[in-house]
Amino acid sequence: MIYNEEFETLPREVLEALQLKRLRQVMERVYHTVGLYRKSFDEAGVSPEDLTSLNDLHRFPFTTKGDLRDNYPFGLFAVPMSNIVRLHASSGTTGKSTVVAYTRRDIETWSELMARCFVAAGLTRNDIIHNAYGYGLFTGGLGAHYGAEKMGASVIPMSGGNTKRQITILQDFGPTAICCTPSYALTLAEAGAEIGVDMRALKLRVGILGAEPWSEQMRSEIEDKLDITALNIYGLSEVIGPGVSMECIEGRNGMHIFEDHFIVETIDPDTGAVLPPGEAGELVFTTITKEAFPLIRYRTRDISRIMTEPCRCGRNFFRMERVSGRSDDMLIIRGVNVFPSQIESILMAIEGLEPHYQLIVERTGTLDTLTIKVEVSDKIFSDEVRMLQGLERRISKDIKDYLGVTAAVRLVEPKSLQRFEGKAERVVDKRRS
Ligand code: DLL
Repeated sequence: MIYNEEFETLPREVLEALQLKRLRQVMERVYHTVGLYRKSFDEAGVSPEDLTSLNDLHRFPFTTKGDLRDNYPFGLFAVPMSNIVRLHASSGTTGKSTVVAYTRRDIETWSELMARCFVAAGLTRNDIIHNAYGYGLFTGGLGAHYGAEKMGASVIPMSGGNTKRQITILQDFGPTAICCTPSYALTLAEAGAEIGVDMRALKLRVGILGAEPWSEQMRSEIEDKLDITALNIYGLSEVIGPGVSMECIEGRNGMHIFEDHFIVETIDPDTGAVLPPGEAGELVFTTITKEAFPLIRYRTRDISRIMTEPCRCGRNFFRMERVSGRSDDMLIIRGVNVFPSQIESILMAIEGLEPHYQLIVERTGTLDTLTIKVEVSDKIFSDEVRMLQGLERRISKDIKDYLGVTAAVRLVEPKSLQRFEGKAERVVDKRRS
C-alpha cells in the first residue's frame, strides 16, 4: 500500500523536474531571508539564478552543524516567529543543542511523511500504534504521533521510559505496531521475559525502529524476541525529524527517501567531493518544501549508500542503505577506522552472545586500546572458565580478521551492562576526557 500514490510513484524525470522547481524556489527564499545563506552564496560566487539543472546544486556551499550552533537558537529561521507553531531541539553531545522550527504547513508536511512511513510499514487505520519514542523536544515522539493520527490509526502516546508500565499497556491495549529505538525494543523484550510475559504472544506485528544505527543481526534478534517484522526508519531533526526515509515492508531492504521533499547527495567526508549513487559516503540533504527552517546541502555525518535499483513496492524514490555509522562516531584505533556497527555485526553473528555490548577506547602511553565488553547468555555464563576464555579469543580473532583491529574482549554477566530507553550509548571514549 502507498499513502500518496501520486507523489510516491512519480516517474523519475517528472520527479526531477519537480525537485528543480522546488529547489529554485527555496534557494531564492533563503537567499533573501537568511543571513547565513546570503553570505555563504555570495562568498562562493553563486546565486539562485545559477540553478538551471539539479547538478548545479553541487556548486553551492554546504551547511554544517557548526553553522547551526553559530546561529543558535533562532538565527537560521526563514520566517518570523509569528508564523512558527512548533520548536524542537536535539541534544548535542557537545555544546549547545540544535533548534529547529516548523510552520503550520511544515507540521502538515511532516505528518504526511510519517503517515507515508506507517503505510509503507503495512499499517492501516485499523492498527493501534504504541509510540515509545520520547515526547518533548526530541522529534521522535510528536513526529510519529501526528503521522499516526494523520493516517487514521489509533495512537498510544506512551513516550519513553517506565518499562514495566509499557509492558502492561502492550498486554492490555494490544497494539499491533510499536515505534521506538531498536535498543529499546530489546530492552522491552528482555524486561518482559524477566517478569514472565511471553513477548512473542503480544499482538505486535511490526516495529518502526530508528533514531540510532543498528545492524541486520540486531534486526533478527528483535524480530525473534518480539515476533514482529522490524523496519528501519531514518530522520534527523535538522532535516524534519523522523520520516526522511523509511523501509517498505515489501522490500525490507533500504529506506525510500521522500525525494519530493528532500534532495539527497552522498559526498566523500574528507574532500567534500560528490560521489556517484551506489558509493558509500556521507549523506547531504537539501530540504525543498520546508518553510520555517529550510536547509541547503546539510552535512549529516551519517554514512550510507544510495540505492537506485527499483523496488517491488512500486515507489520510485531512491533508497538509502542502513546507516553504517556516523563519520564522527568512527573510531580510529591505531590508525584503523572502525564503526561500532561493524563490531556489532561480528558480535551478533557469534552464538551465545547477547545484543548488549560496550566499546571502551583508551590511550595507554601513545597507543590506543579497544576493549569490548559483551554479555553472554545465561547458558554460556555457567560454562567453565576455559570455555569462556576460548570464546573471548575467538571474538578477538574475528574482530582482527574482519576489521584489522586488535581488541581485548571481556565477556560479562548477563544483564550487567546498561540498558537504554532512547538512543543507546555504547562507546566510551576515554581519550576525549
Ligand atoms: O533521531 C529522528 C528520528 C526519530 C529518527 C525517530 C527515526 C526515528 P535526531 O535526534 O536529530 O533525530 O538524531 C538524528 O540519528 O543523524 C543519525 O545519526 C541517527 N539516526 C536516525 N535514524 C537512524 C537510523 C532523530 N534509522 C541522528 N539508522 C541521525 C541509523 C539513525 N541512524
